[in-house]
Amino acid sequence: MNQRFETAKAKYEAVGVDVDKAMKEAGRITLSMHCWQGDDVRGFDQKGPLSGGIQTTGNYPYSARTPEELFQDIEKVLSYVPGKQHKLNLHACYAIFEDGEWADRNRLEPKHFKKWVELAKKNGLGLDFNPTFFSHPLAESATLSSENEEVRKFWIQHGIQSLKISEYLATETGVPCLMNIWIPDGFKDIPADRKGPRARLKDSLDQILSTPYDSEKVKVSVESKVFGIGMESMTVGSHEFYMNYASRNDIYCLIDTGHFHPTENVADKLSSMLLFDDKVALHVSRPVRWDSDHVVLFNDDLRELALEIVRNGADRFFIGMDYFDASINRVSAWTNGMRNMEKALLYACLTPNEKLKELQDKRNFTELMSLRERVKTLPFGDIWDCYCEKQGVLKEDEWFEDCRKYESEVLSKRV
Ligand code: RNT
Ligand code: ZN
Repeated sequence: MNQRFETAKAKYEAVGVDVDKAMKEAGRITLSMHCWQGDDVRGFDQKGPLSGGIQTTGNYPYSARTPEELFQDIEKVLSYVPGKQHKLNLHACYAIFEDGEWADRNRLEPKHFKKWVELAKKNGLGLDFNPTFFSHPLAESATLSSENEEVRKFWIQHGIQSLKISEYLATETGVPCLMNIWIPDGFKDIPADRKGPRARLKDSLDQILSTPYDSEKVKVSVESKVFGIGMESMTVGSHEFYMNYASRNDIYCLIDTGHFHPTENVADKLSSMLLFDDKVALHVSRPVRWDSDHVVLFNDDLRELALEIVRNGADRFFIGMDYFDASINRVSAWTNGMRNMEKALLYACLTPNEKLKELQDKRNFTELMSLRERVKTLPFGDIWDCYCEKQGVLKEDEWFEDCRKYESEVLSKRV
């Protein structure tokens, strides 16, 4: 290993990359791991199907059914992920009720997330939060944009309760909590009134955010989308809507990499946004023809995204993961996505970004192309293995065997 690492390091140094510095830089980047890959976005507060125009497909067995099982899987996944300062991203539907108690979404309280706080403290994690505006009888037609005032009120109250919960999570962990708002509202067929629903969404957000909360502890973001299943003709919370709403209300815009037209380059959006805001929030996903939430792979799109993160300064991003696959072992799906994000970030830190920029500024596109292509064949895998070792996690050819063992010794006993 050492020999391989030294040889690889020399090759990177030959193109002007400081490998030790790159590994340190990558190791400081925080990822927010979504809690919903482990149980197909089901949560614990209701038994109905997943709704809101998103879908988890596949029937692989051994999905986590209880908070205990989900916690166990989360700890397993985290044991495979390099980096020491990650966060866990919760959804309101993951409230944990004790002693036969149950509370509807408009009555959720900080105490329903106490167990999550304990898990976070035990593992040195920060916590992020998402109100859940789907998988609920009152979310069948619309939520914050609803024409039914009773329904709209219910969801506004859910947003307000979520702010309180987010503040509690930040206070307990000592780490600011990102509270992200995504709603599924939209229309299957051509709407006759586009302005009405959007005006109601705007008013609902105004009402939620006029509730006093500590903006040092809670950072609020809004997530747009191009379309959802069953809502192909119009999405109320569009990109234009939220970009404007966020900038006028001093909150953050969240860019989900699956929420744009497949030919759009999501990485290209970030630098523009950062010229007008101090941070951008991300949901890293992998769309296949639509917002399918496939497991994040170490592919060109992800590398380009990571390069933009590193070049603009990783501290200017909230990096959240968002994928859910029920067709393969969920612990391995979760792990692959997380490790791939880590890989892409390390890869970006190992890129001679200054040199490439210099070549662009000199308009020396001949050398720029050649250097970029040369970097692609550098022995990245040897550095990645060493990085994993330094971070105390299993290497690329080790973790999957351990994961297989976890399936036979733990997961398969769940039936
Ligand atoms: C849906 C959004 C949203 C969800 C999660 C579960 O299209 O991406 O972020 O995936 O909140
Ligand atoms: Zn998302």
